[in-house]
Amino acid sequence: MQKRTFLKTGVLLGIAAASSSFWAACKSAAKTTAAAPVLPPPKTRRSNPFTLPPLPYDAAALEPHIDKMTMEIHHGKHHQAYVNNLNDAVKDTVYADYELEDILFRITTADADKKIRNNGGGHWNHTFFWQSLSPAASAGAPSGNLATSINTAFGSLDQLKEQFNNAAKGVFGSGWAWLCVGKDKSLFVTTTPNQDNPLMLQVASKTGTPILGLDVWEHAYYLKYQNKRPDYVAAFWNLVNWKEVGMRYEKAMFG
Ligand code: MN3
Repeated sequence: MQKRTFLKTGVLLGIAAASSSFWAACKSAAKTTAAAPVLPPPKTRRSNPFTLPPLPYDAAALEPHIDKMTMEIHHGKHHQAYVNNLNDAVKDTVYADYELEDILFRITTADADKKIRNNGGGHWNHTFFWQSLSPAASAGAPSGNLATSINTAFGSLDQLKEQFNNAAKGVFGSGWAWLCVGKDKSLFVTTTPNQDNPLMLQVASKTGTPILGLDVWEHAYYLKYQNKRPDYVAAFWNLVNWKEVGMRYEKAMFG
């Protein structure tokens, strides 16, 4: 074999070897796709355990629509339990030092992820919920870009409320109703079971960026409303913190 031919053959063999190992790697990656996180590991990491954020208002501030004892138990017992269980669940897992949203983006429906999914969702959803509410006197109304977008997507605020109420009432058992900004930047209403939410890219049936959420677990309303979930859902609209919802909308739209 002449030297030039040898070199040429060597280069070609090298390319063939490299590309065959490339395809082997693709094939093995494809095989494990179901269980692997959909996104690469995040660059920023969390250094402290998750903690219960204080309520942004007094526990009695949402009366008469949501009573003080419900707020105290819901925040101090239920939300605290999600935080404690989440800290326990992420220990010694790939998610141990991930920020909460980075966990939710990557969590899967696998049994091994269940405790993190339930408690991570529980912590995120409740933190988001407290901030979604404000005392009735300062609740306000949708304005600016958000108001325009509500009219575009639903026809009117009343029609949004009707669709949202029907969704909330239709959740079988425990779950959440959401108003979200979709990938196409339009608003939509959806629901999730248990503590799932629309940020869970590999879990939720419809994903997006939530800007308003309502907890329809019985623990959120049973002391005052018992089995009358529709009354609780109707009362919720007196408490929506539209200023906060508007800021979330701007962030989801324009970053
Ligand atoms: Mn709850």
